[in-house]
Amino acid sequence: MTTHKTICPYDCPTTCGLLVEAEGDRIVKVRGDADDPKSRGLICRKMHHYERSIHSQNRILTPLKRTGAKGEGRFEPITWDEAIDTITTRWKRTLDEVGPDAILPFYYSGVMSFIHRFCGDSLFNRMGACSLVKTLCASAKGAGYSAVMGKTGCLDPRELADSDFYIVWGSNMKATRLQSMADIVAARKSGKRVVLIESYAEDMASHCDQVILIKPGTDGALALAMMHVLAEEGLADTDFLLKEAIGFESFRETLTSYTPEWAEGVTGVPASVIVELAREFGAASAPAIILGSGNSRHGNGGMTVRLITILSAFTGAWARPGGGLCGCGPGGGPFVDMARITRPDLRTNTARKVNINQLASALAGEDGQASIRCLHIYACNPVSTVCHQQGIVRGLLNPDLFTVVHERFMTDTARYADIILPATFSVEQADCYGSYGYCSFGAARKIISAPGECKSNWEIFRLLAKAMGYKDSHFDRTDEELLEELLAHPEPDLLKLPEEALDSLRTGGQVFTLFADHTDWETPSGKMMIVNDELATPMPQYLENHGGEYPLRLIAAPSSATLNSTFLEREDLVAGRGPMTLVMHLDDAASRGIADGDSIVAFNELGEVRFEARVSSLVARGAVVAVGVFHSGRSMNGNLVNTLHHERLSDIGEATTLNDNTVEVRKDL
Ligand SMILES: Nc1nc2c(c(=O)[nH]1)N[C@H]1C(S)=C(S)[C@@H](COP(=O)(O)OP(=O)(O)OC[C@H]3O[C@@H](n4cnc5c(=O)[nH]c(N)nc54)[C@H](O)[C@@H]3O)O[C@H]1N2
Ligand SMILES: Nc1nc2c(c(=O)[nH]1)N[C@H]1C(S)=C(S)[C@@H](COP(=O)(O)OP(=O)(O)OC[C@H]3O[C@@H](n4cnc5c(=O)[nH]c(N)nc54)[C@H](O)[C@@H]3O)O[C@H]1N2
Ligand code: SF4
Ligand SMILES: [Mo]
Repeated sequence: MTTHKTICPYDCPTTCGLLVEAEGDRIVKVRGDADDPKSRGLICRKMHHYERSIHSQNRILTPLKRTGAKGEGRFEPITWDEAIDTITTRWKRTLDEVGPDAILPFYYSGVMSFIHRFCGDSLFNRMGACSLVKTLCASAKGAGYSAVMGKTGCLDPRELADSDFYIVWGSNMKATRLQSMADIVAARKSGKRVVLIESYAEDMASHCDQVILIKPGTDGALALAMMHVLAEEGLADTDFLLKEAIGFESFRETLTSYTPEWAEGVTGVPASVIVELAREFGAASAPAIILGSGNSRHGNGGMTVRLITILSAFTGAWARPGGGLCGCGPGGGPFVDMARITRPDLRTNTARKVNINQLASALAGEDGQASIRCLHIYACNPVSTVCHQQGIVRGLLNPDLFTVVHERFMTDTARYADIILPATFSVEQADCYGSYGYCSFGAARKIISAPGECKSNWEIFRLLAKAMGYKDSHFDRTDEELLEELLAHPEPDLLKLPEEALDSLRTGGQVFTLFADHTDWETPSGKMMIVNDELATPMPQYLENHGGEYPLRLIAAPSSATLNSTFLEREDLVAGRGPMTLVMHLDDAASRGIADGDSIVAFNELGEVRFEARVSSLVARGAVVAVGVFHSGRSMNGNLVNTLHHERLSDIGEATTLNDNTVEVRKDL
């Protein structure tokens, strides 16, 4: 038995350190690494039995070729030679007949590493294929935050111990920030208050002193009204804002119209609650807002985050330890030179850009461009996770489309493939990882051999490049060699670290940079930007979200049992979730004659999805919530919740607006 350090590869802010015990090519035990200062040995239940995913009976172990109709799910094993030859023959024909704009590489966050996540870019740059705009998650949040703060690092969760008042704003921390829950629990034990602002509070309510339920997509109005009260009552730190920010005075003038009474009408939060919250926030010395990403996935999502970011600095909290905003990028990096992986220099044309959220339109040829003829999907499950599910499925059924899916399991997307290629797990490859929630970076080595004929993303792209006739030496290197090259050419944040820290990366491990200096504003002017003239809307203000004609606002919330569609292969995790449920408020259920456990149909102009109703008082009136992503096999009519999601983008950041759709719900008779 051997024990190895490795890193959780999934799309989660913590990149927990793991200790993995292996017997030959079998992983027998996985536990948290107590030496990792972020997770302190605490890992989530999903990764406790990582080995059950790695050695699952359901893993795809050979390349497969479709034998039935598209989407029917019938395949037969083929050799790697046949798979690579079939794919590259098709690519060459498409390049000749249509051109590189008809080839779309499609990936997102199945593996969050630097090499195996981004390595396909080098091949597709070389080919001149489409370039995917990867904004499926929190790009509106990033754009809203940086519109105010530029590259200034926000709070690392480890700094929350110094805060004296907490607002958990639209984050199910129990599911998505498990490691920071201990800080919240400790804070409350020591008498500090925690307030939750959520549209759906079932998981978090018992961990907070107060729950404020808000109509989805209206958080910007709440932030504005809080700033109205802070300004009116002399609780804004005027000296700080005049000195450190651009545009405070003109913004303050606009606040007069954003009264708590106005905000009550928009948000559904009583004016008295808004006033009280603003006073409490203003009285705290180092209040921290822990911001989730849910409220950024709206048509007004970038503006919402801009307003919450300004609020976080409105009392001068950023200048005091523990005060400010957590959850928007704590800084750290660059650690390695990504261009050594993605190789933009290999591209000789101007890429056609396709937004990841608009796959259905791209497949249908609706964006005024040629329709996509070859789709190459890896580390992503768009049928389950991207908006407009029925449009995507229609596109995948097109007989003229050639689809390759590189996967570990028969996902809802893989079923529509013409060729499936068997993929690897993190412990079967070498890579490096940057955390998006903490100031850290780590490297992980291969621990076991891949089973069957599974190959890593990079091994496959190398084979494809060779078969395409690309002679660039880049495609000769293994992942180990690429990792060595990255570590041999460190970027600024690695260079700051002592030699011993860098050595620990060579053997697999993580390194930590200092927390950001939160008042060293990394913006062009060296000041915070309350007013930002670079934007189409320089003055922060209330924007409506996209909305729609149906009465209920539909949002998605993360499930603690799964991570987007990852872990759906694990019966031990998904069985406990039961059927696909839609959570709705008692009053909204009663007015429709719906009781807990009823079969219901949620519908809008895009389609219908069947759910089981769960009736709750911990969801905002007028909101309905689909918790977690499901396999279509668990859906009562085969449709998943993303059937009800439009492809519309956010105000800034070109991001998903997954939480900004309206529906009506009826009892399924
Ligand atoms: N267990 C588990 N862990 C995960 C994930 C998972 O699916 N499961 N997902 C991973 C990924 S990809 C990411 S991006 C991260 C973060 O994942 P996110 O999905 O961003 O989750 P949270 O940050 O917890 O924020 C989502 C919360 O926003 C709320 N919400 C939605 N709309 C609104 C609104 O308009 N206003 C307010 N106030 N609240 C709203 C939802 O009710 C939900 O509780 O977590 C990662 N970790
Ligand atoms: N309804 C609903 N939709 C959502 C969300 C939601 O909460 N609800 N969350 C949204 C968010 S925040 C995000 S970030 C996206 C994420 O959406 P996706 O990017 O689709 O991520 P996952 O659903 O985790 O699926 C990733 C797939 O990658 C595969 N995979 C893992 N590692 C590798 C590898 O090394 N190589 C290859 N080839 N494949 C690999 C896994 O087996 C898995 O099937 O979903 C979004 N969509
Ligand atoms: S999924 Fe998140 S909480 Fe779980 S082990 Fe991975 S990084 Fe840690
Ligand atoms: Mo995400």
